[in-house]
Amino acid sequence: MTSLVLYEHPLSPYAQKCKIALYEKGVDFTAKIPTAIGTGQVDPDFLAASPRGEVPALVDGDFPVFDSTVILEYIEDRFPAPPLLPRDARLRAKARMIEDAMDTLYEPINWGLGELRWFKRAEGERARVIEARAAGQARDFYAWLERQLGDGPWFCGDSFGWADLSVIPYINGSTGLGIGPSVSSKLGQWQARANARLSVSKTAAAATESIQGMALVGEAVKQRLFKREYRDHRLEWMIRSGGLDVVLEGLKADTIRFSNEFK
Ligand SMILES: N[C@@H](CCC(=O)N[C@@H](CS)C(=O)NCC(=O)O)C(=O)O
Repeated sequence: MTSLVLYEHPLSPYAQKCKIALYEKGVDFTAKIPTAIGTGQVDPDFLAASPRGEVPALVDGDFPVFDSTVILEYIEDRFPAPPLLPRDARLRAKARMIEDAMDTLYEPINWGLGELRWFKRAEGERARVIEARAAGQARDFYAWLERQLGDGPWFCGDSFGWADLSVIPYINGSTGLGIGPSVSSKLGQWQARANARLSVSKTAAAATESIQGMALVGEAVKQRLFKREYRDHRLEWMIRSGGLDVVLEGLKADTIRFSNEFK
């Protein structure tokens, strides 16, 4: 008997990876959205499981696991059937490389567009410059992803697995933001195949539903109720994609935070 709690947010691609894996394996879990996520002042129970104050975090009984990659590894070890990582050493490495590229290089493209459109970090010409960079970066990434797909139905063999579940949250996110791949492209066709799986469609439907709530967050940033985490690849992306002013203004207004002090 397991008692699994997944701290998540439906829009977090990192959390979506873990939900898809749990659904694929038919493992029961309780999903919880931490109180005040995104404000920089999350609840203590959640912080105990995730000292970085980030979703996802998985709590298996009394054992907490944070970071989506570590959580995926844990899910695979703890619930081996059906396997999501291929057997072959090269394909395993390929799946992990694709996951890493999506998590660290692709993710900030969608995240940055969210900072502009939902959190209203820039408007007018300033926003257009950053948006154009994001759209171009996504297009280039799609060419790389299509090379990874080759002629196969899935990224690493004949069945849906680790690499696919690590890519689909991001590509669906980009489609929602209007910069997704064309439906007739190789990647667009893969996207349709992935979205036909129940594990993915349930996860994507929850994300779409939670977008409604984002209409109000721009105002919340102005009132300093949100303190968004700009760290690692996100901070770098905003600066290298034309948003140095966004970072400086957010720091001045105290609506941006970096990593938590680790306690
Ligand atoms: N490397 C981490 C990244 C997790 C992450 O960045 N989560 C974001 C949501 S997508 C978060 O919880 N941010 C906290 C905040 O904005 O306060 C992982 O793979 O789990």
